[in-house]
Amino acid sequence: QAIAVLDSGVGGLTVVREVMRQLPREKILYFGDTARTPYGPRPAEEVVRFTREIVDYQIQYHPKMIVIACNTATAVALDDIRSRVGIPVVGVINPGARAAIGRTKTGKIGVIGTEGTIKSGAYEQALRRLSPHIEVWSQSCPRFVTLVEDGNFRSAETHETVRSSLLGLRASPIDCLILGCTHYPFLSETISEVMGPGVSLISSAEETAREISTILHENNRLAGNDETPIHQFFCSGDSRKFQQIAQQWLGEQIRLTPVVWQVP
Ligand code: DGN
Repeated sequence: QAIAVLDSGVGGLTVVREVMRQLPREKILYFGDTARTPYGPRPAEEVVRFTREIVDYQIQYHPKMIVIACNTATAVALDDIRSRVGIPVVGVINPGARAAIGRTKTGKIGVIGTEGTIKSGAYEQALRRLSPHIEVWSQSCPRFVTLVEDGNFRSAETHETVRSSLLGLRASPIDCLILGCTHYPFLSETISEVMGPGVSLISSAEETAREISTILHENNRLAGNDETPIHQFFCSGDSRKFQQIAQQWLGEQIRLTPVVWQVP
């Protein structure tokens, strides 16, 4: 049985790469809703509906776990999905918050994400639950997801967009910055150049993969040593672009099935 991973597009591949590294025997069933990306500016109810539709699609393949590898969807739909399916559901916000608390020395943490994620306040809540006196600086970066979906990782336009979006955070006293959108690790070299060496970047991918491993271990559901997984990828939009970005990021050929949504 596979681990089902979903995102609005290619962002969740940052989590997939880490799952492949930590759990090379696990089979992955990935869904990127590239026809309806970005989710960031959409109303919460719409993101919940889209997430349900993807999960309903993935459930047909009888996965053993669902990973919502999208912060925007985790922020608004995690509890809803947990109440609807009878298998473990993992989001990316708690793992990201845990990683940041483990890394910060000053207790001053920055968070960047989509408008939806930042507006939800989900990171502040998760961080304060773990460490009540933490100070948080948040900034939405609405243009980053489109740059990533276009495969535009290292251009002058990307550098300028990142620089101008992060001016406020550069002037803040943070010592680590949570990449609170799974698309952002694609831009981490540029973000790191802009923020400078004093700020460490936190991606939730590593910690999320660790949580997946722990849950599978506790439920005695880790894949056996003799299994060689054949991963399956689905995307609802431009499949050539998705395939190109996925293969570049994962460093291997992927098996991709285009999905035509019956829904608007
Ligand atoms: N990867 C999604 C996230 O982590 O929030 C991006 C959502 C979007 O489509 N804007």
